[in-house]
Amino acid sequence: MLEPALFSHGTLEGGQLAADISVLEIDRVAQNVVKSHLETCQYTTEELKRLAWSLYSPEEVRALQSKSCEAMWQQCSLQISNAIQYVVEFAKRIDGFMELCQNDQIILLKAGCLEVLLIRMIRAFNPLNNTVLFEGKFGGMQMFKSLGCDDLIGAIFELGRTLCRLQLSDEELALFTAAVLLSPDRPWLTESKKVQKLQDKIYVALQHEIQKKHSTEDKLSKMVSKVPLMKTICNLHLDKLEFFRLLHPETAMNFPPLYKEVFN
Ligand code: CLR
Repeated sequence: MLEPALFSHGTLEGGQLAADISVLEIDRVAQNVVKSHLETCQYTTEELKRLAWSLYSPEEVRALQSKSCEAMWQQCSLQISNAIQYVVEFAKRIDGFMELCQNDQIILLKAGCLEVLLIRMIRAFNPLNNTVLFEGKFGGMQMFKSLGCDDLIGAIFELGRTLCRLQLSDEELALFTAAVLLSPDRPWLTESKKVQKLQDKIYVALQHEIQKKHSTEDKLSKMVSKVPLMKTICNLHLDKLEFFRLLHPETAMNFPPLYKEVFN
């Protein structure tokens, strides 16, 4: 026998999202997130197009490779720290983020900012020659050799290639990074329901954005299916950092404050 209340709830659930969120609201969410992304993406698309031509010369790559592990970690942590500042600014401009309690804001940023950076990386990643932007020029994964983290770097470049294949527009990228940032399943969140509601809206907006280009394949699920790989990379990064800290505590102490704060 069917329990009436349960049944009606059950039938509602499938259409719940679409029913609760009006087209107007979806547009407002999309506009806010895309604007926030464009204002905080660190490099414009034009800048990146121009920069794609400036590649590190073999000598420059050799110079990077012969740096000490400590010096290279220092340089990378500085670049990452700079990029994180833009992600923090992005988060702050997303409607609803600043209305979360400060505790949750910090949890979301600490847990999500590297994932956001990894998605943002595709703008600064050239899949044609497997290069990424590092300190103003493009170079391959060999340039990070002295870090002694070939597995981590390999995974990051692999993710770059995989994500590039999805050919995300800036709008899709903006909404995807916002959705990843507003993940309600991060441990220790106090108001995860509130976060869930924000994320739901962003995913509806993202689905809507994808449909505009009337693509038949399920792009959204392809995008979401890359999230576990990003989590793996984040954990690998934390492992490497922990190991580095054991070997070179004094260098790690001098890492940029923001990098230390996020990955402490
Ligand atoms: C990501 C997109 C940002 C700009 C930016 C800044 C720093 C870059 C990062 C991007 C991509 C990944 C990157 C990083 C500096 C070092 C790091 C190239 C382009 C590489 C993969 C090395 C990681 C080293 C670990 C030890 C942390 O808008």
